[in-house]
Amino acid sequence: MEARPAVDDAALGREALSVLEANWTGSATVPAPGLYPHQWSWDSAFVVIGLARHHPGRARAELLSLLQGQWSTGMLPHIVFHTPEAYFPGPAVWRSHDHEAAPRVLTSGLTAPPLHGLALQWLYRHTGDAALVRLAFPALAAQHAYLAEARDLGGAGLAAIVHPWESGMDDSPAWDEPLAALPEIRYGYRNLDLDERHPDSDHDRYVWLALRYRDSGYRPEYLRDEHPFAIEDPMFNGIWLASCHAMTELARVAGADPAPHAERADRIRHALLDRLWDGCFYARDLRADRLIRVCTVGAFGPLLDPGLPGEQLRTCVEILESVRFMGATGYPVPSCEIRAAQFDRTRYWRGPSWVNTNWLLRHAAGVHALDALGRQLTNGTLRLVRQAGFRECFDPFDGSGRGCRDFSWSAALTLDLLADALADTLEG
Ligand code: 9WN
Repeated sequence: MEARPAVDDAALGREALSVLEANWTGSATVPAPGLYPHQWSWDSAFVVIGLARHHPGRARAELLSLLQGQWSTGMLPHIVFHTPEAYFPGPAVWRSHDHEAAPRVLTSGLTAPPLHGLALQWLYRHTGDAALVRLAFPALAAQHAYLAEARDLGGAGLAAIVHPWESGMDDSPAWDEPLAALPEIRYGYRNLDLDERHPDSDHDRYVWLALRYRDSGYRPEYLRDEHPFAIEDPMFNGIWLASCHAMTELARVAGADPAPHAERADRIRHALLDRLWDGCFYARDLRADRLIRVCTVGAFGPLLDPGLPGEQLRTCVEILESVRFMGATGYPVPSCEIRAAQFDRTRYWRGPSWVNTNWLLRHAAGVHALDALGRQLTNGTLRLVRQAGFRECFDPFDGSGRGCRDFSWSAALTLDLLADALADTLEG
């Protein structure tokens, strides 16, 4: 583990704010300088959440700048390119400017976990900024309508991801089978030193999938009838469900009808239970028409739902706390169950612990009043960043940092967790 002085809460909070200040470009927060020099969709939502109580003006600007990238179809892209900084795959690959539904700012053609409803609700709770809710609500309602109309490829109410990048958990072992079913591709494109990430063959398949979708003109009919990668993921849909609940609450502030959002939440819950539950939530491969039976941190996405039935709630928490996940590692929460053959503590989304998924599970614990679990997640995550810094991810056994440094969501969510830990101390 790298040596790092233990810092007190106030100093840690100041460090987190200074990372976010350094990663602010003037129009958006980049996930990390150099490696990710643009605005990523769910990263931005986490930044909004982290800044909500400390720097609400910046949080507001972050959300609004992301929304500039929204397509007229409602699709909120996974990357918005506000600057000409080099990145692969960049605007020349996505060619959003050739598409009539795309905005003026350049973007990718894929989407990302729809956390933004929850982020707006978070910001509203901490600021009472009703004007912002009135401004952003229609855009987020359009995002949800896009998912319901263009991405319900299984026809049961869940949104399908059509690329591993859309999950935000790119290298999850859950995508191994569907990726292996694709043709062998050899482009040899390299962007980064990807040693601890994707094998070349996977990266080439990522690019191939993106190009196929682009060359279809980003058509929903192509996704429905031809695209070879279509997965119903429990984390993506658990996040969507949480945002539907948030939209139900925010509708009242925005002067909109809450009913469609509440109905959508119910539909997603039923579909999660009907289609993805088999003693654990698994992703469903729509092309092979089967569950992908590897239990990853994505399995816990449905815990974000306050309406999750007792049986599933108890079983998920049991698995999470067992030696398959947190019960065996010193730190929360490995991204894949440790007994799986695919588990690898060093490889991106295949074992390491991430601050964002820890935060989501911490939030879920709060939703279900699981106070001890919540404290464990908060304290374990704070221990990671205190010891190793705001790294991209962490070894779940010894807590050492992996991936890039000064990573925005690690800093932003630390701010939120610190406030949480302080509230616990005051109550306790
Ligand atoms: C591809 C920016 C993004 C995160 C994802 C993470 C990683 C990119 C990559 O970085 O994805 O979009 O190069 O692997 O997996 O969750 O949004 O931080």
